[in-house]
Amino acid sequence: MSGTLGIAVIGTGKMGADHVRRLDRRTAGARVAAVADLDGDRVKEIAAGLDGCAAFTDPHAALAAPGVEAVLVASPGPAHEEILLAAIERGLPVLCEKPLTPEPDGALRVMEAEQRAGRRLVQVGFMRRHDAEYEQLKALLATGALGRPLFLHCRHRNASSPSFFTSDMLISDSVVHEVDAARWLLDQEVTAVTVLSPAPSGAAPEGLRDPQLVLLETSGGAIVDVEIFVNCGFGYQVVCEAVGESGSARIGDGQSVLVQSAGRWGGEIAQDYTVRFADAYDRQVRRWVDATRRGRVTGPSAWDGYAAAAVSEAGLAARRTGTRTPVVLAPRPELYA
Ligand code: ISE
Repeated sequence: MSGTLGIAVIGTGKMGADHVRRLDRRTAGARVAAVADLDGDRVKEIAAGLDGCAAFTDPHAALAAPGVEAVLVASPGPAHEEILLAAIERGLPVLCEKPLTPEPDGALRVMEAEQRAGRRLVQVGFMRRHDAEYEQLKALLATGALGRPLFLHCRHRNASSPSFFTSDMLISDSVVHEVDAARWLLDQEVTAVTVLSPAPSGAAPEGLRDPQLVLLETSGGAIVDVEIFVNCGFGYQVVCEAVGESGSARIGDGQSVLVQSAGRWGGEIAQDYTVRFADAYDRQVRRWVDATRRGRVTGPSAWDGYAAAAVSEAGLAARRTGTRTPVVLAPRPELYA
């Protein structure tokens, strides 16, 4: 492909607007050709700031707009399936924010559509795979220097949760990142999930089970524990310590500038994911644009999105029933081998 890749951005909420800025200002070889959002005023305002960008309230109209050659989906998870199926039908490559679909059934339908199309078109926005520290940890584990991995100890904290956040979303929208990171870092599937929750934090909105402790068992015999705490109050923290038979490694301590003043020492804590993972998002989008222009799909696939959704489903059942719940995975289709 020559020239710039014309992209339709579907959903211009917090993440969609961030991606529009990234495509417009920090991504060579790409341009935002169309934007769609249910909020007509917002989408018009965003399009007005971009050269040659059309605004729509109907996402299907955005896919059909002149100059659209690829799609970035950043609408809420439950809206993903419909637009993914439409994009696949049109043969358009897609970068879809996580979760691919909140439930595994929807992800299976996306995989079926790709198989009918005879090729992969969808990449899932698991941006941690593009974070420099995660990449280093993955490379270190691959050398075998830490021995066989025994544990991943993960902490995932948000300063506060949005008003629409539910107890299920702590698993399906937040821990889904650790699920993907664990599958990718260890190169293993998650086989069972157990969820424990303490009495909710007083800072959590009424009725929200926050925090939760999610335990994942993997096919290679490792255990992953994830503290998810989305109203921790003090900032955004994502920490992962891998413990192997002969060593451990930890990422996410966020070593910022060390300030010593007035008898104290300290540094800053990022306040949200658009800051902590800004470089990872940039790299993810740049790599997706480059690969798409070469006619390739290189990032996490619909299979990865499906596997993560299957683990979320088991996690939700585990929390409701208070029991260890096995993960049910369909056979992996040839296309994703
Ligand atoms: C949000 O959607 C994200 O993807 C963030 O990375 C995560 O920390 C947050 O909990 C999610 O709601």
